[in-house]
Amino acid sequence: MTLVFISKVYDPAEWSQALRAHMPDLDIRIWPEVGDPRDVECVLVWKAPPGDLQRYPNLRLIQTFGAGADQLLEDPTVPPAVPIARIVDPRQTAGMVEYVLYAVLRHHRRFDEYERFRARGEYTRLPHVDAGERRVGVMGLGALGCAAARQLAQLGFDVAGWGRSLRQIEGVTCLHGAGQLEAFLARTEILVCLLPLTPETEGILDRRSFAALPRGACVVNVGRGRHVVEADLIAALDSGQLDGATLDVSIEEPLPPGHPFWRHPRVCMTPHIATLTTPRGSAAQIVENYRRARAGLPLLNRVDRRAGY
Ligand code: NDP
Ligand code: OXD
Repeated sequence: MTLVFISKVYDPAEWSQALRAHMPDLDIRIWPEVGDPRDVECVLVWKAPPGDLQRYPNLRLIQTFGAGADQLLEDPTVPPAVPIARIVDPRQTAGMVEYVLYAVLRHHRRFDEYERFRARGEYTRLPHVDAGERRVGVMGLGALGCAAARQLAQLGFDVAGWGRSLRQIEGVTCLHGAGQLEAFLARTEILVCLLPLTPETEGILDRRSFAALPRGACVVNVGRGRHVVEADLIAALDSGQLDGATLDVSIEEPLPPGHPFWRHPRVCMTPHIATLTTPRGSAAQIVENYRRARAGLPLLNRVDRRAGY
C-alpha cells in the first residue's frame, strides 16, 4: 500500500501523520524519493512535475490536493486510464466563503477608497448603498460558488449566479449558458469568478466581459489566473471601467517580480490562499478514496475528464 506525496507547498510530515492515523500501514514516499515505481498505487499531488505520473505502472488513483484538477488534465502524459479525484470538503468550502465575503464586503463598503482618502488626509463620506441594492454575481455554481452565492444572499446582497447548467439556489437568481452571460454581466456590480479552468472558461474575463459589466464594477478572481486576460484587466482598471480587483490567482504563480499586479493601486493580490486543503479536513477522504480505488468502488469527487473539471 504505497502512496507518493508530491507537493512543494503542503507539509509532508503533517500530512503523513494525518494519513497514517486513518491507514496505519500506509507506505508514504515523499517525492522525489519514490523507491521502486512499481510499488506505487496512489499519488497525492499538487502540481506534478511534467511527465512524472507516467512512470508508475501500477497506479490506481491520482488524488489531487486541490479542488481544481486543471493542471493534471492539461498534462498529456498523465495516464488516461487512471482515475483522478479532487477535494470537496466543508472546511475548504468555509475558507473560500470567508475569502469571498471579505472581498465582496471590502468592495461594497469601499474600504480601498477610504484608505486612499486617509492616505491623502481627507475625511470624506461616500454615498451609502444598502446590501440589498448591491448586485453581486457569482460565476461557477459548483461546490464553492454555490456556497459563496448562498452566503452572500444571506447577508442581504442581490445575488445572481451563472453556470453551465441551470441551478436552483434559494435567494439567488440563477442564469446559465453562453446565451445568458451578457445579461448576467450587465447586472453585476461585484463579480466573483469561481469557475474551473477549462478550454471554455480560459480567458472568459476579457475586454468584452469587462465592457459588459456596469462602469465602476469590481472583480474578485478566486478561480484560476488564466480565467483573466491580465492586460485587459489592467486596461479596464486604468480606464475606470473597473473600480478594483481582488485576485487570489494569477497566470504565473508565484507572481513574477515586476508584474503590474504588484504595484497597481486598484489591485489587491493574495498568493493563492483563498482556501487551503487541510489534513484535518481531507485526510480521511483521501484514505477513503485510496481504499475505494483498491476495491474497485466508485471514488469520492471523481474528476470528469471529458468535462474538464
Ligand atoms: P465544481 O466542479 O464543484 O464547480 C464548477 C462549476 O462551474 C459547476 O457548477 C460547473 O457547471 C461550472 N462550469 C464549468 N464549466 C463551465 C462553463 N464553461 N461555463 C459556465 N459554468 C461552468 O468546482 P468547485 O466549486 O469545487 O471549484 C471551482 C474552482 O475554484 C476550482 O476548479 C478551482 O479552479 C478554484 N479554486 C480556487 C481555490 C483558491 O484557493 N483560489 C481553492 C479551490 C478551488 P455544472 O454545474 O453544469 O457542472
Ligand atoms: C485549488 C485549491 O484548487 O487550492 O486551487 O484547492
